[in-house]
Amino acid sequence: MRRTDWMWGIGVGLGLGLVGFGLRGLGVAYPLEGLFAQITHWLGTPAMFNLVHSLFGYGELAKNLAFAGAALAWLLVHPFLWWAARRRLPLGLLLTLGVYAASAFVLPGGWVAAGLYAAVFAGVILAVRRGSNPVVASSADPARRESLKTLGVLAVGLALWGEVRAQARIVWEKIAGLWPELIGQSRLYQVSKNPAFLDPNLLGRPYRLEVSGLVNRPFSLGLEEIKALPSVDLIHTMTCISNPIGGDLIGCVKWRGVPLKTLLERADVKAEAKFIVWEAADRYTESIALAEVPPEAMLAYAAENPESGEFEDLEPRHGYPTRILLPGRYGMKQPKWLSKITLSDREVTGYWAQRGWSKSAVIRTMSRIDTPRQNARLKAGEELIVAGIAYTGGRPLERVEVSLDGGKTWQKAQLRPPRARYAWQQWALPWRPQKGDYTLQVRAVEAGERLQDATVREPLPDGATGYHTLRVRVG
Ligand SMILES: Nc1nc2c(c(=O)[nH]1)N[C@H]1C(S)=C(S)[C@@H](COP(=O)(O)O)O[C@H]1N2
Ligand SMILES: [Mo]
Repeated sequence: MRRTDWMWGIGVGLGLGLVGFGLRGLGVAYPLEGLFAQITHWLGTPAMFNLVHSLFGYGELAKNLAFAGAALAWLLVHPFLWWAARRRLPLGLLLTLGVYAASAFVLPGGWVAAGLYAAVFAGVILAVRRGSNPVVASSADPARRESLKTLGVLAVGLALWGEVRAQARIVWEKIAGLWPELIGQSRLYQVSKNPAFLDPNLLGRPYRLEVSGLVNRPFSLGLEEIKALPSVDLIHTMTCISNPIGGDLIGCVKWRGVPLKTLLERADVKAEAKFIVWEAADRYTESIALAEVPPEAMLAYAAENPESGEFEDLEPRHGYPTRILLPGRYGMKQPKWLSKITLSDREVTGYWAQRGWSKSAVIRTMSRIDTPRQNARLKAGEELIVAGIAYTGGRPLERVEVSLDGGKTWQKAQLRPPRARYAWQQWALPWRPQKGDYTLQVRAVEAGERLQDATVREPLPDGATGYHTLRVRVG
């Protein structure tokens, strides 16, 4: 390889990377994005997922590193493509087309983009060759003409085939009836022990959160003081222990707040303290052993509105001004309208636990079919997408399986990589049914082949189990 191969290669790679980003805004698939999607998908498989996240945590860092890796790979492959195309033009261009296709094929319209990018690459290298060596580049050379023609036909063929394939590809945002990756608090279910008109509404009321008990520095904070502390964002799935199989008392929201550990460090917790006890403005109580608090636990005061991308104060019904988020546990362990945090050496049995519900309230793995709906009437021979969500409470999800025959046989659905550890995940399975009646079922499979619990159980006392099942008629 010559120095000019590096120069031109990096130059073209960078140019296509930048221009491609602009074209992406116009709807042209961006191969770098495809590369990134594949890398993150690969990182999303449980073994890698666990490794990466034990190294980099669950925040944005792992994601950003993956993108940097994709960009680097993209830049470094171009000098080799350039070198190959300079030595043997048709072969080099074919290789280039292959690299672009391999990067972009996961995206809708990816094959078309691959053809387009390869054409630009070919254009640049031909122009450069003509400039530097008019004799070699002479298009009068019949062999060259032939090979370029073949290549052109190949590129067009690839693009057309891609169009056909694209029809079969999953575009998550377009699946009607499927719940989005992130819902806003306006769509999140609401549950409380109080009749709605007795729920606390602390808007415009004086508010102070007290942190005391077995601590060396008890303190209290107003809302503005809480908001002034360093904040973090947390994608976290809220779900109620009373959610029935297939129910909608579940939703994944991006929250903002102060890590619980920030507050505990500030209070300087004494060694005797073993439990945190929460109290709320409606006299709701709960507690959790300090040793069981996940590092992501937070005092939330805002949630993202997915339409605007803006964070908004918690709605009164979701706990304004602050609430606790305790990933991995059901909603009952996450008090709203929080008024007091007490460090204690004794556990307090929470409001619902006093009434027979689980004390630990650890989330049980669930999955739900969002579309089609129960008793839907479908058209024979017409393709539809069976799709829904699954949530494990933070344990790695290996795959989701769908049965179209009432549980006799199972097939693997496509699984969208998780947004974060405590995010629910979308899954989808394209299906072209024949005439008949069908019983659809879904189940999640956790890492280590742990099947979702199939035993049908009522929500009380530990949360429902059993597979979401529905019937559809195809005519
Ligand atoms: N103060 C208070 N917090 C509470 C409750 C309550 O009744 N009072 N209900 C809990 C239950 S059972 C659930 S499922 C979640 C629901 O939170 P959401 O209404 O914001 O979805 O809040 C929890 N926090
Ligand atoms: Mo709940």
